[in-house]
Amino acid sequence: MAFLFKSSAERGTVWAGAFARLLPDMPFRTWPDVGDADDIRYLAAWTVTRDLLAGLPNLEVLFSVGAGVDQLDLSQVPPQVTVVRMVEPGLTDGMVQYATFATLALHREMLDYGQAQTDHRWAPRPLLPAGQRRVGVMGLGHLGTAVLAALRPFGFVLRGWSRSGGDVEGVEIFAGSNALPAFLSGCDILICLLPLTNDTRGILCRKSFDLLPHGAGIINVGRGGHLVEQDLLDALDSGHLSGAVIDVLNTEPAAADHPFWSHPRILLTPHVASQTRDDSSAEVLISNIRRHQAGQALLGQVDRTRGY
Ligand code: NDP
Ligand code: OXD
Repeated sequence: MAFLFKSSAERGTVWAGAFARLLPDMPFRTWPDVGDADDIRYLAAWTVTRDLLAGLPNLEVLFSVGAGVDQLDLSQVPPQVTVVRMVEPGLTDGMVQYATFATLALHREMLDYGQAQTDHRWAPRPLLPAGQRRVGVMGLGHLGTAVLAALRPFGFVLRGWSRSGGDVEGVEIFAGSNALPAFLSGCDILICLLPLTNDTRGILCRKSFDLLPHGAGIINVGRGGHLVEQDLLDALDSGHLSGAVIDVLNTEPAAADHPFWSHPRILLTPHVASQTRDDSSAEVLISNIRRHQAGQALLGQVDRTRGY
């Protein structure tokens, strides 16, 4: 029984050390040095090919090294293979930091101050209390709920939307597609933290933007496929939306002539809202392997019919 690693060399060094310490009986192999492929029961990767999977006849668990699994073509993964996404504290911390920063940047109108600085204009604006700003999070999973918990102490009015709803302290919850218009109509700042699936692709579109209050801002830290980029440009240019913080794009990296680079109402970052942290992710992964060997449910196990 062996583990196959297919990700960055730096992460490989940290993970190999963690395996040697915490799971010394499990051989740690680094792709493309697969060794005897029949031994491989566990694979961790960002993406896989049909050929790679076909060469691992005894694979039992495929771990995504990221929180999302949309980059994996699940139709190519044999049905008996369990698919697991990354749920680990480093990834959550990073997302909480970024979403808090982006929310505060929009709340405190930093796009305007950035422009004023470029123009050498000393242009103070009235400060709106946080209690008069409504912040909504789409996706109430590991990351969405952690972001809401971090935003709460600022005093924002919080709301959240997901497929099944649930309870999040201090947050007004909306569940299912029928509740989406009511949710959106009360979001001055909208944060997308959904997984990318057939149901969520293109959800940040003209129709959704029209439901947001005039002057709302959006933050997309989900996936580029959630956003219809031209619809965002149109909503910003018409003045209906006031600004956007965008971390993910349909095509990454962005082309040199992508309109978001130079748009004055968009703050663009290169898919860095969060990153899997090498040390904490190794511990989570090893615990998951132990759980699998004990026949227990895995943290972050993907429901392949839902796609997340
Ligand atoms: P989870 O699986 O824990 O949570 C997903 C949430 O989305 C759940 O609340 C789920 O609802 C909800 N959801 C899924 N489909 C729908 C739908 N059709 N309608 C309404 N709600 C839906 O995911 P995480 O919180 O761990 O991660 C979320 C995403 O964040 C990742 O998939 C990834 O795309 C993105 N991400 C981006 C990063 C970046 O650097 N930009 C870094 C890490 C993650 P329910 O609870 O009812 O199932
Ligand atoms: C992830 C990401 O899904 O980095 O982990 O976006």
